[in-house]
Amino acid sequence: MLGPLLSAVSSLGTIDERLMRCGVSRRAFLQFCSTLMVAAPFGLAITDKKTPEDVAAELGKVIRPPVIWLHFQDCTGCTETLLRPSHPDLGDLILNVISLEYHETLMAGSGRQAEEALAQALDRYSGKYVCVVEGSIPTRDKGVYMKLAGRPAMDVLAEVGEKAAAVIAMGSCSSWGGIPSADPDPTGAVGVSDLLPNKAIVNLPGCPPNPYTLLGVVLQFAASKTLPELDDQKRPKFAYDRDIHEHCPRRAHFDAGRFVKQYGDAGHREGWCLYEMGCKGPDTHAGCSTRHFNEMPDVWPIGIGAPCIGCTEKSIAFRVPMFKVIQIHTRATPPDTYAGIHAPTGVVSPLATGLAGLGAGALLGAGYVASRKFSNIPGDQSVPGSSPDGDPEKPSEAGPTGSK
Ligand code: FSX
Ligand code: SF4
Ligand code: F3S
Repeated sequence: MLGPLLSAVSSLGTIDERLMRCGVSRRAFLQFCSTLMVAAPFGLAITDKKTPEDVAAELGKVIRPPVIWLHFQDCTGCTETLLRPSHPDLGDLILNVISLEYHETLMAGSGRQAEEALAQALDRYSGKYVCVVEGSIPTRDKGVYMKLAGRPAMDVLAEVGEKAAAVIAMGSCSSWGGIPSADPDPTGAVGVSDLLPNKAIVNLPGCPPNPYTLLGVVLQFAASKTLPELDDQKRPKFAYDRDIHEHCPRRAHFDAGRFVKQYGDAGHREGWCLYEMGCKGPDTHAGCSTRHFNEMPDVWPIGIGAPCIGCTEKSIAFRVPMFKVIQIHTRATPPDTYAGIHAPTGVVSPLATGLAGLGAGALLGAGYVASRKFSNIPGDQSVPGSSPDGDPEKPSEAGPTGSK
């Protein structure tokens, strides 16, 4: 039995063979390898190399892993993040380094054709494929709130998950319920590990998570049949071992007591700390502050001027209101020496400021000068970090509550 199964996987060919056949440029592959190295600088054997060329040499020999991707209650943001790199070449490449056998959003077939494709993939790669799950699974009322080909999502997961070599929960929804599980949780939404308690599962929470974290885990598994070291919530340590606040570029402002009070205010325009806008960075484990999205510098929530909502934390995202100021549980004491602050560091983003942002860009220069003038007005509470008695040097009293 094992022989035919092995040959089914082997027939997918190596990554090098596939890229050559599809005409993917070496340059794109090297770029992919360097991005992977940045996303997983340690903790993964495949990226533990000196140069992108070394990573490419190792990865090129790997047989393309068959992947079956299931969609349950989700927004498809996790798929989107995988398909939206900043270079079109990369998107193409990603779909070539893995062998995506079933993916409802991307496949051309539908209805019976899609059902047959799933059955064939399950049969052909049984025990050998990686199952990626996107979205939460409704369990209330025997799972009637979501059916696929007439079967409750729970049953589909039980079958596809059980036959997989490894299961990866992509996104917060499949990791522990995510948005659909927010109060009042009408469908009884749960994550994969609630339904497959005996399976090797890797949780990649995030809404969405960084796609290179997924690719790193899948390729590591394809190369060595090993999974990376996980934390107590089944998250790979290489991607979730630090909190956002530790490496946040706005951290010096936090330490100095300079807080944004309102979107578009002077502090916001200068890239000050978003803690008082509800930033959950001090309690959130993820690599976003150093590993940005879409291979673009500063493309991550805080980078565009929005607070972190703690999307990788089960107890925060979709549980604690987005703009609620949290108690700080981590060690967030000011350091002995402050890192340099390069003002203005923030970019006024329409994403963060809404319509006001459209006009704020044009007013940026004027606003910067105005904020300097405002800061000399005694008792002016509109100035970020200002004290009631108007001393601009004295940090706001509404600073981090509970910091140690
Ligand atoms: Fe949820 Fe994903 Fe957020 Fe959306 O897995 S993690 S809602 S980005 O698409 O499902
Ligand atoms: Fe950055 Fe948020 Fe920490 Fe402020 S509170 S330094 S914005 S992570
Ligand atoms: Fe999520 Fe916060 Fe990163 S909201 S994407 S963990 S900055």
